[in-house]
Amino acid sequence: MASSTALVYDEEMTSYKLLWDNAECAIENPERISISYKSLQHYGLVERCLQLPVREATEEEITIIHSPEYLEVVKSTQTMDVEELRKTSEKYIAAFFHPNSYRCAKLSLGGTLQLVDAVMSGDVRNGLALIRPPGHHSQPSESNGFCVFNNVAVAAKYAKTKYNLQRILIVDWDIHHGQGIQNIFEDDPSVLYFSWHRYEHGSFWPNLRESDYDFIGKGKGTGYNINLPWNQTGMSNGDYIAAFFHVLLPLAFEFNPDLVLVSAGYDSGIGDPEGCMHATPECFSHLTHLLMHVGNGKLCVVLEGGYHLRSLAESVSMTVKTLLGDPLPRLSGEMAPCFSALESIQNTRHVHAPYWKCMLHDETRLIQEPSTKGLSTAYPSHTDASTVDEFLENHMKKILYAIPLSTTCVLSPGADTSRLPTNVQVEECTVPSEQIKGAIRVLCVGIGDLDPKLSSTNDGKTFMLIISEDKPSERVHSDYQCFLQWNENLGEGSSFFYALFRFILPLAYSYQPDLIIITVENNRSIGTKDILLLTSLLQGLSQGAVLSIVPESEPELTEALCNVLAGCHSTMDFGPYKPPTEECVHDLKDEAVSMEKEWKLLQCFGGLPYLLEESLTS
Ligand code: Q9C
Ligand code: ZN
Repeated sequence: MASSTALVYDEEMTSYKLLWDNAECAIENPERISISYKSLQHYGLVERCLQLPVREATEEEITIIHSPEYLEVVKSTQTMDVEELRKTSEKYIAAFFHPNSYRCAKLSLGGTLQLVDAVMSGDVRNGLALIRPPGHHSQPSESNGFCVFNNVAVAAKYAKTKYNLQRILIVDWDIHHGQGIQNIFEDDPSVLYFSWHRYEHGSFWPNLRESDYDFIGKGKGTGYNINLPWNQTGMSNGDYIAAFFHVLLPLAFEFNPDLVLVSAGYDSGIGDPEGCMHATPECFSHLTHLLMHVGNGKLCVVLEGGYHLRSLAESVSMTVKTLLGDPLPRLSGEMAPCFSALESIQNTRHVHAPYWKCMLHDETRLIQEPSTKGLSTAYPSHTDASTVDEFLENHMKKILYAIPLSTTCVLSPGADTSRLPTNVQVEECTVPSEQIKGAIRVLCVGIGDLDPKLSSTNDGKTFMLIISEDKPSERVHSDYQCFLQWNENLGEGSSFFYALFRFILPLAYSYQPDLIIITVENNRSIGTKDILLLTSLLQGLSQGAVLSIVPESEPELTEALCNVLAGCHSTMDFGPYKPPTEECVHDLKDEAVSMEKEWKLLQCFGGLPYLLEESLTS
């Protein structure tokens, strides 16, 4: 394996542009990809990737999805004059053609297929295609929303046939609904499509009723189309990460795809004139990192939208940096979903509960009258693009600045050091200097029977999470300790993913540790793969500063953990998975509800909107 990450880019895809005045279409310009590529060069990421050449998609490949008649229309635009181009463009919604559009659309799709081949053949683990035109709005016989051919939809069908895949997950984090992809796969249970999108109760483009949460697929595909509509602008890192933990990731693990394709639009990022959302570039590091754990790590990230050039370029760079395995910057901002996001998450979960075993015991209510209904959600006076440039300039310096640390880790007074080896060295961990000066927050995860007295500190500097077979009989209540009863019958699949995504990660992201210590006891109740998955995901926090303490009697676990900690996973296969039992779901919910006031990413169990509604109606 020459390099673990592929990058697809060709300057030729900058050779088409809008030839007449049209404010709506002007934002899809050639600089989008050329500036993003420059940013990748600036961060030294290009040479670390396997650079894959693009190729033209063949007619046979294009017609996997598209009609021969539409192909002829697109082909015919090559020789049109401006007036004819304009006329043809007007047949479609938010579309424009240039004499080079056909050539670039073939390169864009061909480049996507090159990426799929590189990942599926095992040449690389993952990769990103920096391409235009985008694809997710395009229909079998229609251009739409700047899209000519539906790159990701064709890629999914191509991969399914060529590599005989059973299940493909498409994650559409673009801020627009990929209605093209939804239409193509709405009755297909082999393709799970997830899309979040700015919706505002239908008032945002493409203004489709079927973009709402209650469109869940048709026929055999019922339950395999997941829409998470945002009814307000200004969604931030906390909203996006909550959506991943409480909606996408549990379903993705239950689905267990053979390949993950991302319709990666960065118009969901800060500063974008279309999305008007607030997610900062490192949010895409975290979304990427989480998806790297699904589908054996086979992950193809394919560009869709993204119209604020600096924001797009930084977010693309953070995505590639993460695909390469670099430590993640801390996720900034308030780690709490906003009320409107909670409502959207609850409704999407509610309508999918009958179709997914891990949601079966949810018992959440549908929110019929969301708090945002009828409200105008005007974005607080359009943030000026150059203000965002300035913000990003500063922000990137702040989040990427980290110094290497080659000393012993500091443990809190409460921790039982007798259990630690006497020469604890964490020579390779990096901790930002400001955090060294300030208080260090340590998240201790104890796996097995640990003495609850260990967690007696309540100064906020240590959080103790114990995962064991039994709960202790006597228990001191504290916001900084928690016991999770989780007992896996080793060998027949694990439901630990549910506890991880719905409880442990929301808690850990809310707490924001600087250092994570994972202690494994002899009598652990979860499996080796569970511990590896937990460790790998927790590395996304604390900038990778994770210390594991494993008993000598577990050489296999030790070796596997070393691989995970060093970022060289021989395999990303953490399955097979099984759904959690009803009892586990209820226990977890009780635990979450008791802690959600302090640790707000836990809020998505349906308690908060539920209570509010009750108080309003009584
Ligand atoms: N003010 C992609 O991001 N215009 N296409 C909507 C709403 C069309 C976006 C107008 C936006 C198309 C790939
Ligand atoms: Zn978009």
